Amino acid sequence: STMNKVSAIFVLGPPGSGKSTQSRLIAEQFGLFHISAGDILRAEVESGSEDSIMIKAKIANGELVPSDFMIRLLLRDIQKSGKNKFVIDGFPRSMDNLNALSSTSIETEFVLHLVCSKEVAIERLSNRNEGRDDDNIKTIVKRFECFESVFPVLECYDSKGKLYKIDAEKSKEGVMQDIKSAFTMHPR
Ligand code: UP5
Repeated sequence: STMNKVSAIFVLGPPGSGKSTQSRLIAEQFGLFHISAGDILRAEVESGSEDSIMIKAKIANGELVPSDFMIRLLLRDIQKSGKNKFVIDGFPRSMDNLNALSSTSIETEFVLHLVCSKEVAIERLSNRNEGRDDDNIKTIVKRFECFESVFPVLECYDSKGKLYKIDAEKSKEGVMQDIKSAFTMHPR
């Protein structure tokens, strides 16, 4: 079936910066459908699909799954939702991800960059007790190394006037307040 016009707001930031937390709130507040790239991968591992071994290994090493694979999973969930306006967190994380995204019909409204120091982020991740395989200090270090691949992506969106930097070290409510301001500033 042909896909209707689909647009998304992307939420990026280091591990533990609050991407999923804020995206859930954004979805509620602005009536968008929330998709978390990380959640999609964890669900895929749970489902025991043939790709689960590859995904598990990538997550354990804090590395990215192939871009075309991630796009396929995202488009699957987008179509399944039947919606056309999304908030997507944790993607695109590299220039290769961005190029793959550009070849889809997903239109980027704008991007929120949750700015958070490593210290604060690590503190949050160490206090999270959700039993995530990648919440151990060895993998956390690797996730931060991998995070650097998003820098050129952020620069690219910035040069197009589509990037909003948000101080993510504030309280959850404080961060949401600043996100609401970004929504007000950006013509939609
Ligand atoms: N918390 C949140 N906000 C807070 C606040 N303002 N004040 C105090 N506490 C706050 O939050 C983390 C914790 O902090 C929670 O306990 C929360 O209550 C608290 P969360 O909202 O979960 O932060 P988030 O930024 O979403 O952190 P997460 O750990 O999920 O980010 P990662 O980027 O590490 O993980 P993700 O799930 O996106 O990806 C996991 C792995 O999947 C990647 O490492 C990679 O291997 C793979 N992946 C790909 O390969 N490709 C992709 O496109 C995406 C993922």
